[in-house]
Amino acid sequence: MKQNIVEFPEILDDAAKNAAPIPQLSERAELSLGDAYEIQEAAINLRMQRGEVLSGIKLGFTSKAKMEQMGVHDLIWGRLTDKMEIENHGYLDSKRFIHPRAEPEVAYLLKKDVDQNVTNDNVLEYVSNVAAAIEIIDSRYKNFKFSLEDVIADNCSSSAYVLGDWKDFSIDASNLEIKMMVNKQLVQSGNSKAILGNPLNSLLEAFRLAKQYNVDLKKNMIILAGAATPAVYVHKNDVVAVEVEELGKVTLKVN
Ligand code: OOG
Repeated sequence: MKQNIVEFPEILDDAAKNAAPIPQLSERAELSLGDAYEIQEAAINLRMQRGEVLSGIKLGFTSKAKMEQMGVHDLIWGRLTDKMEIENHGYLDSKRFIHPRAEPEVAYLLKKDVDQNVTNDNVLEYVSNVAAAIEIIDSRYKNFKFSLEDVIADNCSSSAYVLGDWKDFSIDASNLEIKMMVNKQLVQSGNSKAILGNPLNSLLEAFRLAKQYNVDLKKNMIILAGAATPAVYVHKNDVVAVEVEELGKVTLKVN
């Protein structure tokens, strides 16, 4: 890693651990996309050294609504770890987060290790289930403001996720109504087709990116396909619910 960015992974890791926002790293050094993914990997390695295990990957900016909300226009991806998972109907401890936002998502479960034989035509053989999900994003940057390179270095704001009940993968998830409620009020609504035309396309992108960046996708890992709607800030005592037609409901309480 370049000398002038070598301390960035630890700065991001500390910001997440202490729930203390930092200025954008791109203000301190010019970052290329390659630098940004290198910082992301090194910051996740710090979590792994504390015992966290890679549980999958997430894609971001897969819908126009999200790109427009954040002013960034490129697909991004980040790493998920087991410690980020919160059980369905479980609790998010708001003290551990800076300014958490919720997004409605579609998740996929891998049924076998992804190997060299994967192609666009046989990708479905690697996936067993699909579920509704909530992703909690929590940018480590002040005011949730960042450049493309900043957000990639910051693991694409990933901080927590909740999975609904796994459903059979044969359900066609290309055109499902999605609703997000906070305290029973509808706060966002959309359709799964907003996710790259079909969340399955996110899956293809995830496989492609994992290969490109040498990330081993293994049996039982998950892929979060990206939000179909803009994200919404959540606060202490909120109850967040995401409902995806045919996939069911997933909820989270903030305390
Ligand atoms: C970056 C993460 C975006 C999505 O689904 O588009 C994302 C952010 O907005 O902070 O997770």
